This record gives sequence, structure tokens and C-alpha cells, in this order.
Amino acid sequence: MTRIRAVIFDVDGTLAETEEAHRTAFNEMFSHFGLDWTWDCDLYRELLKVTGGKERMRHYAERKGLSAEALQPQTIADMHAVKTECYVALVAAGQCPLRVGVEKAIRHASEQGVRLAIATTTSHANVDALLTATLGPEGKDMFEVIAAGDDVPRKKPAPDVYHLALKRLGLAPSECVAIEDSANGVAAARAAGLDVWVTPSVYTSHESFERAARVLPDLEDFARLLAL
Ligand code: XBP
Ligand code: MG
Repeated sequence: MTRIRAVIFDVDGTLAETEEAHRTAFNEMFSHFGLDWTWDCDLYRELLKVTGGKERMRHYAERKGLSAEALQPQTIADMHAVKTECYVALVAAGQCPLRVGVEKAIRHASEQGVRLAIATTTSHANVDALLTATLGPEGKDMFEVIAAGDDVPRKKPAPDVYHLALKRLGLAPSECVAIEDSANGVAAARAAGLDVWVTPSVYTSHESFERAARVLPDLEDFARLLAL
């Protein structure tokens, strides 16, 4: 019998390699607004240090020395809403399959009576699109709690979204484990007192994960580790 009563999954890079779809959506949105901005893979890897799409865009605009009015919160929000539409369309078209072992891990935990939750920086719209596209119409219902970026004042590496997930689960950090892909995600989960299993993703494989309890290539071994 596992001591772990709930598994709290990160989304981007953990459930699926979604960041290429996010990058494509950002570039489609920039083109939609007639901006000559293009985020290539190398630049995006650097920009991913800033969590949150709106915060990432504001950071990039400030780097380009854009004037204050161009950075109005409403402007950024309008741009991000279009980006989300572009991203949801890419996910619905099947661009983001679940990573190796993820579906088996989700279904195994559920069969073992281990509760499932999500703690992510992205939006509910993006989470809903990914879970529906990869797990079907019942995908969302497999997660008892979905805590998303816009539900909390501070995004990862702040612990806010993990605190919210734990509060809604009604569990202590010691009763749960977080599954993450990034150093920002590990920092957030550790700050909330959670043990963390990391499955580094394409955009985070260069990062260091000293504070993680486990660093795994994927979730293929999840069932055995859950039973330890
Ligand atoms: C990763 C993020 C998100 C995505 C883009 O979230 O930092 O900002 O890069 O999504 P996770 P938005 O915590 O799931 O790894 O544009 O919706 O922010
Ligand atoms: Mg992530």
C-alpha cells in the first residue's frame, strides 16, 4: 500500500511535450498582430525561464525596449487570448501526444485509489484542450483538482499553485508527490514541501534538478516507484 495519497502533475513538458506548440502559437499570434517578432527554439528556451505566457511576452517586449503603452496589461491580455486560441487549435489537431508512460501512470494511480491533481502555470483552457485531445471527453474528470496559472497571484517557481492544489485536495505535502519537468517547477513544488519526481523535457534537459527526489527519463517505471 503506498503512502502516497495523491499525485500532482505539472502539464507543459510533463504530461506532453507542449512547448513547441506553445512556441508555434506565439509566432502565429505575433503574425496575426503584424509584429515582426519570431521566437526560434534557442530564444524560446531562454524565454522559458520566465513562466507564464503573458509574463514571457512582457519580458520580451521590455527587452526590445518597447514603450510603456505597448505593454499595457490589456494589450498583452488581448495578444495572449489570440495565442491561446492558436494553441488550443494545435492541441485539438493532435500536435501534443502524451509523453511515454503518462497515460499508463494516470490510469494505474486511479486504479490504485491514488487521487490525481494538476498544478500548472498555463491556463484552464489549455489544460482542458490537452486532456480532451489526449484522454478523450472524460480526460478532465480523471483529475479531482486542476489548479492553473491564473488561479493564483504568483506563478512558478512560487509555490502558490501547489499550495492551492494541496488545499483543494485537503492533503498534507507528505501525503503527495509532484511530477515535474523543469527547475522552476521543482522549485515551486519543493517550496510547497512536496517530494518531486522529474521527467526532464526537450526544453529543460539542460537544467539541474538537485532538489528532486527522482530524475527519470519518463514515467514508464511509475507503477513500481509508486509502490515503494
Ligand atoms: C509552463 C509555462 C506556461 C507555458 C505557456 O507551464 O510556463 O507559461 O509555457 O502557457 P507548466 P501560457 O507549469 O505547465 O510547465 O501561455 O498559457 O502561460
Ligand atoms: Mg512544466
